[in-house]
Amino acid sequence: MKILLISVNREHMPAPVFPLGLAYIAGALKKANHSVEVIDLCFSREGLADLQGVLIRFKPELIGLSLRNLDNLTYPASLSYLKEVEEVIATCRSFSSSRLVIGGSGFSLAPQELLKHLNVDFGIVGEGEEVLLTLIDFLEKNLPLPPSPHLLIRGHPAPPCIVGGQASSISTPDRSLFQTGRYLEEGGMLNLQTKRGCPFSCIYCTYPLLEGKKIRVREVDEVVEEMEHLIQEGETDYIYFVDDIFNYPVPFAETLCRKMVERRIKVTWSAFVNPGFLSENLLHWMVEAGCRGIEFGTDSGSPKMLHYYRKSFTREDVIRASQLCSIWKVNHCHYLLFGGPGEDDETIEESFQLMDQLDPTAVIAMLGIRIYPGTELEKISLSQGVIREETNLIYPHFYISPSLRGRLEEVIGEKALKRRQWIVPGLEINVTQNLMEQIRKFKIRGPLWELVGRMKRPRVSPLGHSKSSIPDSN
Ligand code: B12
Ligand code: SF4
Repeated sequence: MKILLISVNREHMPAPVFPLGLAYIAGALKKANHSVEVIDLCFSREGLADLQGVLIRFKPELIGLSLRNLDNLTYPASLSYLKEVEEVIATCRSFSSSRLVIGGSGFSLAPQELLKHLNVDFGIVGEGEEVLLTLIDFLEKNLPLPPSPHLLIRGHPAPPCIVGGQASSISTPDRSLFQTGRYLEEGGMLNLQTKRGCPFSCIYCTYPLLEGKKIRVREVDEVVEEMEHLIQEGETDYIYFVDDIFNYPVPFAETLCRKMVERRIKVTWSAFVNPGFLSENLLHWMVEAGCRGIEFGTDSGSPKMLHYYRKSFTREDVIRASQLCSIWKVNHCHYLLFGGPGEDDETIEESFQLMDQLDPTAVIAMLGIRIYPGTELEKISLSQGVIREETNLIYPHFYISPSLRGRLEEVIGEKALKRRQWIVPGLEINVTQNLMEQIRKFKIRGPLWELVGRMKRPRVSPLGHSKSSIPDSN
């Protein structure tokens, strides 16, 4: 079948991100001998006009849309991407009679609501490699589609239980139809996945919903081969591991790093790391294997908040892991959340004090917590009247603890502006799209938070405002 794949993501903050999920889909389709073309709207200047041209020339028999992000997750400068998605779909409808199937993490977070909202024929929930092939098979044979918990069909009742599909094995994505060079140049990195899944249960988090709670690892040799290929063909020298947690399970992470050392993989990299599972031995192997940046999903410096968020680590783990990075001179940043259930002035102060004590390369602070369907935070938000049963979570709604509503921005802004290495995207403290793009012109690799600590003083909207934000709910 002739299939056109569209990556609708045009976000360039904090960097343009290579559409890895769609590359997995392209790989599965090509392996099954389908004729595949890709249009990636990320760098397209005339997005809809370019799309129109491809639709007229290629005449696809099926269009697959990848919806990675619903919104920018940034309170109060919240930005929903759904309008852009609607425009892309309208263009497809105007210039093609082909059927439309949608997938991706953004779609999988609220599939029923999105199928209702978007003018598409099918929605695939979770990992699409195998479910999409089955769908195509039935379409080609013109057979009635069997019920599946991973497939939503316009005009049909939703499956009684909707769960994300999981590929039977995680293979290697096919990047040959994408502009990898452009992502490397303008985003400073390419990305790679070594496993899927997270067994933990942090109250707000969607990752276990998207990838499942059981960890599924790839063959280490295959991962290293993919790296070698990326270095040779994609001329990459920087990789971001997109795994939910790079350092868990610990033995897998260590085996991978040892293999990278053994095979002399010449690449620097960064990843999400859980402070609870970072031993000195593992950090040693990570550094030997080229690790240059660590992003800790720390969330809070308050033991009470870590407990409320149901984190898998303690404040002491955070101190130990951060100090290890300082000793080993590895750039590291802590992601913090402010305003979750139970947060008050005291717990906020605890987070600031801990960061002052640890003095990491950077701190990235997010205000409010985005409420997603199926999370514990959704239940809490419903019980506290923050949202109602009918609230449509395809649009961003944020939980802010009652004692901080109306003043969280002020409290965090004032404290963050006294500290050099704090980045607060929602308040444009030490970050704007313009600043990021200017820095990238110097061909800097890796995440840009690594540079923020070198700023002389913290600033609001460095180099001017980012694109205007829109109201955070509809
Ligand atoms: C790693 C990561 C990052 C890294 C990316 C680094 C890099 N260079 O790649 C960083 C930290 C930079 C980042 C930034 C952001 N991220 Co992010 N990120 C992730 C994470 C953990 C993994 C994404 C990934 O690569 N997965 C691996 C691929 C293989 O999986 P996949 O894309 O889901 O694809 C599979 C399926 O979805 C499906 N599929 C995909 N496309 C299609 C198409 C069709 C037709 C079909 C049938 C199926 C299908 O099949 C694929 C293969 O199995 C996810 C959470 C998660 N666990 O998924 C969040 C996630 C994607 N991010 C999210 C967001 C919001 C952002 C930011 C906007 C946050 C911010 N303000 O900075 C930015 C946007 C960046 C950008 N330019 O787009 C959200 C998106 C949902 C939402 N709320 O809108 C997620 C889901 C996290 C969350 N909160 O739930 N991110
Ligand atoms: S925050 Fe991290 S550890 Fe917690 S559930 Fe999400 S991915 Fe897992």
